[in-house]
Amino acid sequence: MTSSSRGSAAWLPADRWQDPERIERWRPLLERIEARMELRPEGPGASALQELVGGIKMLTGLSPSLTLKAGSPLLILGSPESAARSSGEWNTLPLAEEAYVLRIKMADEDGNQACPKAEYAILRGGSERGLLYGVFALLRLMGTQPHGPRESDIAEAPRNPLRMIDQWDNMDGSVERGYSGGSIFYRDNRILPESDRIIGYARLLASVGINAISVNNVNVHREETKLITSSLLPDVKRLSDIFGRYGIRMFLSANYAAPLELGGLDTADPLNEDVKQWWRRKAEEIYAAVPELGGFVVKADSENRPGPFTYGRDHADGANLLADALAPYGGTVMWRCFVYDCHQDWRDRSTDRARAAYDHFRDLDGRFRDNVILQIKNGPMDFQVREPVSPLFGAMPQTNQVMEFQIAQEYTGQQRDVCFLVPQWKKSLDFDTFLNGAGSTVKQIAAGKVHPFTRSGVAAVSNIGDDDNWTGHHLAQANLFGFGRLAWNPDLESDVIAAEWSALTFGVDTPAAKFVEELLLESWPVYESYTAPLGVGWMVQPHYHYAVDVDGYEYSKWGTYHFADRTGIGVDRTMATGTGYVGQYAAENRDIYESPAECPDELLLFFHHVPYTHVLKSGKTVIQHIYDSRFEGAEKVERWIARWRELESEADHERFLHILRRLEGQAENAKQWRDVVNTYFYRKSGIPDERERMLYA
Ligand code: GCV
Repeated sequence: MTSSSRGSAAWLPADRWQDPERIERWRPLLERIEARMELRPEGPGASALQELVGGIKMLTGLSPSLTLKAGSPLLILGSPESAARSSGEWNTLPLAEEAYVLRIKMADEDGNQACPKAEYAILRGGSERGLLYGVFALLRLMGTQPHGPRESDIAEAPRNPLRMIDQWDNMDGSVERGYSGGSIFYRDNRILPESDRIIGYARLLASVGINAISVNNVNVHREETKLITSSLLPDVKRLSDIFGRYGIRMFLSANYAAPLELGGLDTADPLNEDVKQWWRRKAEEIYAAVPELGGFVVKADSENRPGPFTYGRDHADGANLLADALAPYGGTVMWRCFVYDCHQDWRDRSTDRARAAYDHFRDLDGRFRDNVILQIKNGPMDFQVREPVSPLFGAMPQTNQVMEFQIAQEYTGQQRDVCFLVPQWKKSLDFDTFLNGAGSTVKQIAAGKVHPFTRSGVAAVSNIGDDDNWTGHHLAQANLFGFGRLAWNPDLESDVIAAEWSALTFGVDTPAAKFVEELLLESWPVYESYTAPLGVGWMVQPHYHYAVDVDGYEYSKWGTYHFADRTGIGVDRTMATGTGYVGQYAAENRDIYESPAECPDELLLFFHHVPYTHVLKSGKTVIQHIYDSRFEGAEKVERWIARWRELESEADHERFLHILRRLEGQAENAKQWRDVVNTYFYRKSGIPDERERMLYA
């Protein structure tokens, strides 16, 4: 196997175990499989069997014999006679549809502790999908337990009902904010035929428990608008069937103005009877062709996309129009709340982009249909390296919600710099909104445990493309893996996820895996430390969003400012003297954010305009923090490079070189950020670095 194809296998089984003892320990589970299910060739149960048998073969070279019997989804690995002795309760426990239970029983007769062997394993799924998740969990155990199986009873069910991935792929083959090549789904305005890439992607997603995908960009242009027309629906169905085999429900992003662009109407007014009828007929046509379609994702009145505002209507009117059309078929409308004025006048200090989603949506609570889900970005701005949690999340108790993250590293290094985002996402998920008393954390709200949501969960913008290793930077695979693992169980710790991915990708307990795990865990703070400081965000080259440009957006229409002057920096969003954004939070958070003394350092400049001499909780002044952290960030990347060079013989050459080159590029980027940001603030403030390091006055 070449190392490049190793990249395309990602974290799925790809490398044969070299240690014969390891095979011996697992062997009893790997030679005989009895499967019970009503096998449908195109169902997730068939995929489960295929993954299990294929995975075993790939890791060990063994080809298990397979017996198939009718029954509810169940697999017995090893001796069915022994498994028959397994205690009753475990075998009959009622399971939710996506849940699985896995019992691994060790042989106890030989007492050979040095080489303990398994006797049998039983895997039950609440459905074929549950079984598929259980198979991937078992393969993960095999990949991460080098000393053989341990006796265990594992019962798992996903915490979030919806665990969704959003592709920002365009039909011309490009990917908006794509940093890993072109689309795997489209080229030249056509849907590509079934391919190993598309199947491979479905496998990767299912292996971490993703159960929904939207396959086109939320910016729906002319060609993508046609995805819901008779000429393309057969291809849409084909794509949907591929994901269906892996238990993943497919969605389409829809153009709100489709009645105008496709239907020849002269309006898309959500209250107009012709428009309603047009969508009803359209839904009938779509669901006749793709009965299992999950529904639509909609970006309306956002960044120049059409929406209900054009007709003087609000977003409940807009979303309900589509929801009513999809309801007879069980379809859902994922309505995005990324609605703000992108034609703002920078001279206008009273308009605050951060307020926008809450101001547009909060008062609509209770007006959305039951099959609408509001999709809310994790922060109030736009996927910056550090933002507070969106105050809208959880603030509409009668409206279904999902939180939207971005796996694509648009503002976090664009898959050229390493930035493992799991710790950032956990910070959001663990945030207590206090919106229904203490404990109203984002993860509880997303799981539907705080408000009576009928649909909820998490969604994220994908980071994959047609690059051989899927994600551009090899290490960016860890973000896709990590999102799925967190979506399944938001309580998983970042280090557990980093360790799992590193072991599955670089081998268990290898020096490369250990270093990669460490690097991943350090990478978000390091990326933050050399880019925009203390939560202020942006400072990037407009539109492109990778390289430093401190004033890139400062005098622009996008509403993204830092307001640095000769005495201080930051955005005053307080209720007392600022934009009042702070007032959108529950009192417990509001009071903390309102006070510069209590506000966490990392968000200080998001909420406050302070002098450069303001002393942080860390004891440093703001200006000294800016200098120190930018120097430390850039130095840290240099240290990573030195450490990685020492591991040359520990990783395959291609991946070694690929990671080395990316780290070298990151070091350049970090140096440029360091020098530009430090020089900028030195020139603005005139305050020298206490440690007299090089600034370019
Ligand atoms: C798909 C940001 C990105 C846009 C993206 C938008 C969104 O503004 O820069 O490329 O558009 O978010 O989430 O809709």
